Amino acid sequence: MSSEISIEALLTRRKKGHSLEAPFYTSEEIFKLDMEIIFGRHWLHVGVEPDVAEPGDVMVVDIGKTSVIVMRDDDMELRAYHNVCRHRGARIILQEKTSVGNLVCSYHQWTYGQDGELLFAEHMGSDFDRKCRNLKKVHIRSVGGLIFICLAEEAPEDIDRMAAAIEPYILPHDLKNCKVAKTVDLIEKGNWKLTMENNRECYHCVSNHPELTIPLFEYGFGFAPDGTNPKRMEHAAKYDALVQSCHTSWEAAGFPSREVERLTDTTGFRAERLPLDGAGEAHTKDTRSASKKLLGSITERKLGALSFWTQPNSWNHFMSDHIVTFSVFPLGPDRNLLRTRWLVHKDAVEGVDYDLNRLTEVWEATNQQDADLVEISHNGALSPAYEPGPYSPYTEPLVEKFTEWYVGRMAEHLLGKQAPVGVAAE
Ligand code: 3BY
Ligand code: FES
Ligand code: FE
Repeated sequence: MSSEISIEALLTRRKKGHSLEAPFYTSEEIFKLDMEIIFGRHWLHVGVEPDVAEPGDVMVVDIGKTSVIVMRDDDMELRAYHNVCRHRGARIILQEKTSVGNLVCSYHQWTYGQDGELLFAEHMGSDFDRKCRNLKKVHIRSVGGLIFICLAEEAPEDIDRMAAAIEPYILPHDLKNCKVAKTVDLIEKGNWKLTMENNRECYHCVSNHPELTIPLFEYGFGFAPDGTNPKRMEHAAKYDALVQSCHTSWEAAGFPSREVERLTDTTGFRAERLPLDGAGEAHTKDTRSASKKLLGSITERKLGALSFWTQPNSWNHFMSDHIVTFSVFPLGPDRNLLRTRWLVHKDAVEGVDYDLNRLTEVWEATNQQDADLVEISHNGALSPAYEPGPYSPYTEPLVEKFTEWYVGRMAEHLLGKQAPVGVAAE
């Protein structure tokens, strides 16, 4: 960040309805604050319950320099601990996924139970108080089978509100009885906020996503009709009528579908079930289901896709036959990791009920296309010629909601609760 201008000043003068000033995407200093404030104090989407399906299953999640052990204990409860030994600090679990009885540090064999209690530490003498050396806990919460963690001492309480609003949408897809068919990690060469901004609009979809736009209608994802263009108004009205009639029949069949939007809450989120084009079944190249076995007790293939977006780092698509989840993990101001998981019914057999390539090909292609877009926007933001540009009020209102949330969360922590942030664009 140029030394003359503080982040406080940048937050205060943020022009509403516009992309952020360059240092928000490029500065090391702001990246550190992002990790401390956004990723250190909010609920983060890190995985799904089927990642740790069995007792003793462990998954390690790295959030910047913080490594977290997410595990399922023998009572089937989810637990999370800092992956730091209470002896001399070594990482305890070194693999990304494993299965354990107790948690044993390989350095000097300090051994912790599944409840984090230090059970065994040799040669520490009779004065040694084991009780003060238990693993440090991390908040963990499942929302309909999606795993969220929070690194703060006190986690935002409004996750309860999110869970109450969203579980009726998600539960019919029975995520807990799915299996992860594939996980793909993709490194994106751009700031994590550019990845999130890109996800919150489909302005770029028609010209950049030939595969995704087979099942996707142009007007989904918060796309409002452009009031200056009569043709657009006509198309949008037709699409809107389709959405209304789908919502009515899906809701009558027990599938909550109408938009719920709380993107500027501390634990911000949005969900809506939208119809898909063609056969209307799934995000596949022929728009038909990718897996023969439908999820939960679903019998209707043509359920469109329920999308669930969370601040700061996820989006998820639930269809009748499979689920795709996306978590973003920042790695540096100019790099982030996008982790995508495809889930199918736990009894679905690869090669019989589903073909892995058919299941994943649309989003594998789309993710790479998005990664390329993130890279070109990051490179643009590095240029001295870059200045914040206007978001479209028709196609990018959800991008503004993301940016507004980010600026608001940063300002609350840096400037105090009531600080006004952002100025109206002239
Ligand atoms: O995955 C999503 O949420 C969609 C598809 C592409 C852009 N985004 C709005
Ligand atoms: Fe873990 Fe010594 S650092 S046992
Ligand atoms: Fe995209």
